Amino acid sequence: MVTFLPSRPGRLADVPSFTRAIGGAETNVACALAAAGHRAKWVGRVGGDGFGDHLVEVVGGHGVDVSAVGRDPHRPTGIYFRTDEDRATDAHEVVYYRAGSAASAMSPATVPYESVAGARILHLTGITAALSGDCLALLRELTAPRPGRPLVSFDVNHRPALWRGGDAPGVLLELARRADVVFVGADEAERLWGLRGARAVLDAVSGPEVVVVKLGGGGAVAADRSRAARAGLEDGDGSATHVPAPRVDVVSPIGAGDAFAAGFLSATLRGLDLRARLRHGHLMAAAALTVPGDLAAPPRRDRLDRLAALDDAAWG
Ligand code: KDG
Repeated sequence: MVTFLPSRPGRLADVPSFTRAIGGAETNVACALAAAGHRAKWVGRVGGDGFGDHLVEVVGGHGVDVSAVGRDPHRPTGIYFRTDEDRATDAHEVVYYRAGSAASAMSPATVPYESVAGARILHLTGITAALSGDCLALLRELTAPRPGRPLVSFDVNHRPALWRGGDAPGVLLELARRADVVFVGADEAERLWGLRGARAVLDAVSGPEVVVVKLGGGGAVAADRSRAARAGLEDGDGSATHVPAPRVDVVSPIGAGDAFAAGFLSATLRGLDLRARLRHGHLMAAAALTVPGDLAAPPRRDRLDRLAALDDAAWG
């Protein structure tokens, strides 16, 4: 999507002007992975309008393969506006203009499985599931078990404004259970499924190999079932790894979850262990937290590796 960033905090009604930027959870992850030195491809759909041109140009400019992005001359590119929290009023608004957008018309017919086959990781989010019945059918198709399927990464990304009248808890749990790696915020898990605490989430979302529960400033907890099974730890707390988040001066939290997923997946592609994957997630998220837009240039890989290797006392 194209996103519009406000010129100052406050209510949408009071913000005088906005600056165009790009957003969208999946594109954020793709751009961050490309910046981290991986080959990344975005399989999306934009309108035949100038916003679509802009998105393809900017995402491609980040080094992401955009050859599979579809153009729909009959539908607009999705856009959204958001406001920044006004400390006095606590106001924070997000307004989407994406009903009937090009992306909402994605379906198993417009995105054949072949366009993702061959990838090592396929990253999907619950936002796409909320856009339309066709989009949900597409996610079901892409997450269906089949030989040689890429590792499916699923970020729950519950956006209440997109789910009015829809069964967000049921659909998002179903998709999470079909994935191999799941990211969910502790706050989302409580709002959606009434689950409190990382342990309860890990038990309820029972399908995936790896479940990551994000605790905001409290860090993140992950469980790797294969490792737990090998160690005979399925039922014990010993199977979960907690890594605290580094302290940063937050400018905007938008995009930090995507950066976290990109850092975690980058470390997964490099075969690093669970603790290192969580640390790489936090380090990429820290970069995104300190800029106003969705995307930040991640630190160089050698710097990331040095920081991720700090001992626990220095990391804390
Ligand atoms: O994670 C950041 C995204 O929320 C933002 O870019 C917009 O994808 C978006 C959405 O639908 O909320």
